[in-house]
Amino acid sequence: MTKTGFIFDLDGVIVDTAKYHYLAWKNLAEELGFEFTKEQNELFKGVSRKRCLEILLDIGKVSATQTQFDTWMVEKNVDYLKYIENMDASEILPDVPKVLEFLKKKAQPIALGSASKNARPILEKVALLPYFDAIVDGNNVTKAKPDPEVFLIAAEKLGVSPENCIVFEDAVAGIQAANAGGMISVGIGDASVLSEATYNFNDFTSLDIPFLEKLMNN
Ligand code: B16
Ligand code: MG
Repeated sequence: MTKTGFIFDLDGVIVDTAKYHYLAWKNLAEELGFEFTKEQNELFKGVSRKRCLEILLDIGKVSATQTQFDTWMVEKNVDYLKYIENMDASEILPDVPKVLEFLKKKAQPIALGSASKNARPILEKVALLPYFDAIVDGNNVTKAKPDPEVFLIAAEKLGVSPENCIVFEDAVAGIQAANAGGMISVGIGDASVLSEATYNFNDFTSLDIPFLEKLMNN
C-alpha cells in the first residue's frame, strides 16, 4: 500500500499562537508610536517574522535602518517568548490530539510544516513533540509560503511523495503552498477565506475518523 504523509501547520492548526504574536507586535508598534489592530494581525498569519516586521513598518509608515530592523526583530521575539513561556497542553486546539493519536495508531507518517522558528519548543511545551516523525520550520527554509519548500522538505523527510501528502493549514498562503507542491490541502478555518483548499473544515471537531481513513486509502 502507498504511504500517506500527514503534514500539519502549527499556528492556527495545532495551537493558537497568533494571539501571542499579536501582543508582541502590538507592543512593538506602541513603542514605535502607532496602533496595531487585531484585524491587521490577520495579515500576519502564516507569514515569516521578517515579512511581518516589513508589513508592520509599512502600516506605521516607519522607516528603519538595517540595524534598527534587526533589533526590532529580536525585541519582538524576546517579548513573544515571554508570552509562550507558560504554554501547556491546555492550549492545544480541540480534537488535535484525537487526530494525531489515530494517525499514530495507524502508523501514518506525521510532520510539522510551519513558518515559525519557535515551532519545536512550542510542541515540547504542549507535549505533542513525540507524535512528529519530522519537523520542518522557519529554521529549515529559504522560501516562505506560498512557496511549497516547507512542505516539500517535510514530504522528503517522511519519505512520501508529494502527491501522497495531506497538508492541514489555516492560512491562504499555506493552502497555496500545499497546492503548489502537488499535495492535497485541508483548510482549517473559514471556508470562504480558504476556498482554494481541496477540503474545508471549521476545526478538527468537524473532521471525523472516516474522513482520515478516506485520505489514507486514496
Ligand atoms: P516566529 P505557522 C507562523 O506560524 C505564524 O502564523 C506567523 O504569524 C509568524 O510570524 C510565523 O509563524 C513566524 O513565527 O516568529 O515564531 O518564527 O502558521 O506557519 O505555524
Ligand atoms: Mg498557521
